[in-house]
Amino acid sequence: MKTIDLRSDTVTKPTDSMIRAMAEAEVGDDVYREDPTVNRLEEIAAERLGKEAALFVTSGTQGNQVAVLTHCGNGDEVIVEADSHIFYYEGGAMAALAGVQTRTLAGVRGALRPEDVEKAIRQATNIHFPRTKLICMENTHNRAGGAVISPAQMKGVYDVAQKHGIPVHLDGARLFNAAVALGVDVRELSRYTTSVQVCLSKGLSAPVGSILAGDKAFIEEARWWRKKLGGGLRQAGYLAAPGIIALTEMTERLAEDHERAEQLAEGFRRLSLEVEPVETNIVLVKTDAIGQTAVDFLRLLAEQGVYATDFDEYVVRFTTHRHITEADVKHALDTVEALLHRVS
Ligand code: TLP
Repeated sequence: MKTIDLRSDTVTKPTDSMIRAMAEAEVGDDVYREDPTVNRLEEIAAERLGKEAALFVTSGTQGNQVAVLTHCGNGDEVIVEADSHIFYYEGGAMAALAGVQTRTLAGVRGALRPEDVEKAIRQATNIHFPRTKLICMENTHNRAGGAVISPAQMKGVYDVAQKHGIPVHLDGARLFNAAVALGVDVRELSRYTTSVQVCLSKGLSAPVGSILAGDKAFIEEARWWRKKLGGGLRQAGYLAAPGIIALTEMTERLAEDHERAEQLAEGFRRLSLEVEPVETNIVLVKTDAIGQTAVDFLRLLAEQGVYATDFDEYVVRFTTHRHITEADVKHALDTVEALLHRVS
């Protein structure tokens, strides 16, 4: 049976040129900063993101958590969007590792409103209050269905943060998807951040790793935290080599994934399914109108070889990526159509 895996863009496998680059990578001990390939990846990443320095980390989660640990101390407060990955999907790591408490604000399709952020910032004048030490954004926003946060929206939050002297961390796991969808250089988004995490292992197809970028002093301290978390990886150049290709050759093709997502959404709408607006490579479909929970619907789909993810009791997420062709989209839609006839 043909299988079509739309669970996540994390399932992408390295390209042939990535595998060649891994085999040929020049390596050294990165804890001694002697891995030339890691050093090159970090330089390229810093340049692309418009930051002074960058650090290769094992995953998006590690990048986000190292950022929180670097920016905050025990008992500090962090403002996050209520559905953000850093809050929703990282196993409570902010509380467990950095000992911070979170102040969650509901966003508008994932975007924090500057006026809400300003109201939520704790003023140091009241002895009862914790201190607001960090504001986090996410772009694209996963649980908002791959929604793009515009430069203007990011600037609004960043300006408030600047006014109060609070750093801004961006979970940019899919920041290149946002830049491609907006048709802007990624720096138009990363400029409104103090630190930014970008995943190499999602739509960009590298097998492992993320980048954390910021100013030199921040990255020095982040390097210490990464080591403390067991993220000092020695001959990591074998993993950094495909990361270089991810950043230099794989960003523009994300537009194809967005096109496939749009085709998928169009098809779902034709089948009278309720679909959230699609801006990048994520399609959220509601299943309540067809009397199926997400989990039941996914079980039926999986029996036919089509895989997606449950996002809520009645919401299924389909994510397009490099391995999904136009024919796969058609096949997935035919499968859903047949299934709808069965359950109605
Ligand atoms: N997201 C995964 C799952 O964890 C939900 C996915 O399939 O989408 N930030 C954002 C916005 C993410 O979407 C993810 C992964 C991460 C951070 C964490 O990255 P990793 O998986 O590398 O730790």
